Amino acid sequence: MPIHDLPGRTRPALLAATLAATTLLGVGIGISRPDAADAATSLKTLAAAKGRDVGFALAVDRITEPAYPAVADNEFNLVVAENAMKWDSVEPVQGQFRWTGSDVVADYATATGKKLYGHTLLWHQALPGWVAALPADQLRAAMRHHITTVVDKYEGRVAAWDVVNEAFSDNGDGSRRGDSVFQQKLGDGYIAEALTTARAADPDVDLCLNDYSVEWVGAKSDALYNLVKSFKATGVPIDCVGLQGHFVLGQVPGDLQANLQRFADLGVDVRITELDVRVPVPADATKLAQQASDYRRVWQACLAVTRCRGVTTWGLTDRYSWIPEFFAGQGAALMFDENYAPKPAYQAVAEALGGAPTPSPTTPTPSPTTPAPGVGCTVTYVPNSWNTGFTAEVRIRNDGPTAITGWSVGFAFSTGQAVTNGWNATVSQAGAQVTARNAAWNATVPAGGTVSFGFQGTHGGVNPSPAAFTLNGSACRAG
Ligand code: 9MR
Repeated sequence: MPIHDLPGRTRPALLAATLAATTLLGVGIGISRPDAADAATSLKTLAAAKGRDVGFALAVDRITEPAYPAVADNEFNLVVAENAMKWDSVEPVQGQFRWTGSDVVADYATATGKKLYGHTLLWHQALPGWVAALPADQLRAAMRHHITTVVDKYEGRVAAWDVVNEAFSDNGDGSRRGDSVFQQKLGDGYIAEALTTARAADPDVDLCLNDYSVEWVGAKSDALYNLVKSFKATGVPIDCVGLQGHFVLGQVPGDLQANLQRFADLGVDVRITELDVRVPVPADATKLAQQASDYRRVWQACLAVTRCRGVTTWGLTDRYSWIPEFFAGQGAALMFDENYAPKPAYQAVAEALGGAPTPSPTTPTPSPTTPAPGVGCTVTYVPNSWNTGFTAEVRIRNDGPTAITGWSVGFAFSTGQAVTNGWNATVSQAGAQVTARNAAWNATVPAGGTVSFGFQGTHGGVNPSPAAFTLNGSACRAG
């Protein structure tokens, strides 16, 4: 992941996420919804009226949580895979392509009528070890094969591909990234070669370069600008530039619009591809007001540039975002809070788009994984996966005030996993839905007590954990 080495930007660090803890407790930030008397118009309706895309990055393993598609379906008209179309997801083993996760995203786009954005064909991260181990000639062949296969697979469905992601150095000086195996072994020419390969695979798809810390005019964005300019001059196919937009609270660059415009003036489309505005947690009303202003400014900048196609946020809800995991003490970066309630940033974007919409009428609150009052349970799910098989250990804690006699645990798989046998419970499956019922000897779980069961299953190459669990029909916390 990129290190945003800029003044005021915090180096990423792994942490026990404060926000994640908040999420597990099902505690929202306490933002009230916009006035229900406002016109019931979603962001996607407003954006479409202006010819723009309002997008979100979809996390495949979250889509089974009912609130997730309920909000996403209604509010967005573009979807991009947060991870499922990266090299390590689609070609983990050389020549063996695995479309399980990427198809979830593509099929979701089709089913909900959203534009599908492709992210990403080449990146120095999310790259399987076998790629880095190849000598130059084989790396070139593998790169071409990967690009051709993935672009072919989604030809006619993906509107635009991030062909190369983050080609320039983290240090912001505009040099090429030294820690990219493509740069190291193939040299500067690999970007043009990648673009040309993608064009040969699909003559109609838009081909983009995407990067971060290029949102303002500076050495890094100058380097990207000059590269695009040279491609335009020499006939290398390039249609679009993505500026990621992972912003620190209050630091949306003042020259964002001017920077977007100068790229557009080269004859390419531009878009903000990964917007989030991270906030020191806990968030409060003051910080969220600043965040709203930041979101508004980003949209205003895009709307002021004719060739700015739209803005995509890097995630959907603060419940699930890469930020707390990578930036210590930061979170709450998106437009919907942990309970999927729209934040002031949502309202600001709606206003920037010319409306004052209510949120999706189907947006549930509280979230379905928030325990019902008086019912308490915590579920810990630990999978152990191999190629296409796995076992999972599930532990349930009765957090309620009284003993439970007789239990049934429910959850759903998201990528076609199938239970083959269970232990310490009778485990059955109907479609994606799994139900585990107590054995005779472990029916009673005292208040504060735990019970465990397990099962074996199969999967198609990806095995995300279920997003939500119920105990006797009531939602549990994830533990
Ligand atoms: O949000 C993504 C996170 O879940 C992944 O672990 C990580 C590595 O694949 O990538 C994150 O997404 C990155 C995106 O693909 C490129 N720009 C930066 C994003 C945040 O690191």
